[in-house]
Amino acid sequence: MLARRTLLRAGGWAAGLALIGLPAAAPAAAVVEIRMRGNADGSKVWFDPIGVLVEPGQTIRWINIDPGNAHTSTAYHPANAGHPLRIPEGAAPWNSDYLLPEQSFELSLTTAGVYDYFCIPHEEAGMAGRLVVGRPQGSLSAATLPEPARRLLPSPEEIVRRKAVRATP
Ligand SMILES: [Cu+2]
Repeated sequence: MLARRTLLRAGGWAAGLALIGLPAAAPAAAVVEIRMRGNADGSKVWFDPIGVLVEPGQTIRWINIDPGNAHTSTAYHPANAGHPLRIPEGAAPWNSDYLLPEQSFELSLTTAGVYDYFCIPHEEAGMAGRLVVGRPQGSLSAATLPEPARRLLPSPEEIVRRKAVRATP
């Protein structure tokens, strides 16, 4: 009898939860914003933050707040002008194309891992960024990261620890 009563009570409690409409899953995480920036004379350009931790499926928004430049967010992937593969195997590459000042581009990534990306006109100037999606297992892509991104990008471990790492332009 005790077991049966417990079951009945549990059933009533679950029905009550359904009636008051508790969500089945946690609400979607906030949009993560990455600003495309430049200094006044255009001699320095960067992604801010340069390294970001996001959850799978979370929306990432790049916004160009640099009044003097167009920028792109472009994955390190052979599909993007033969660049080395620096995103997880099987993940889709992206290219925002040129964003004029105040324009933005949104993306969400579902495959856990480390993603490196760059800005087409400013790759040589070191405009690159890194995303860590989820809690990736295994190591970083073995493909060589071009300079100067190699020097600038924070390690995945640092990104996981700090969630967002700002560049020091
Ligand atoms: Cu740029």
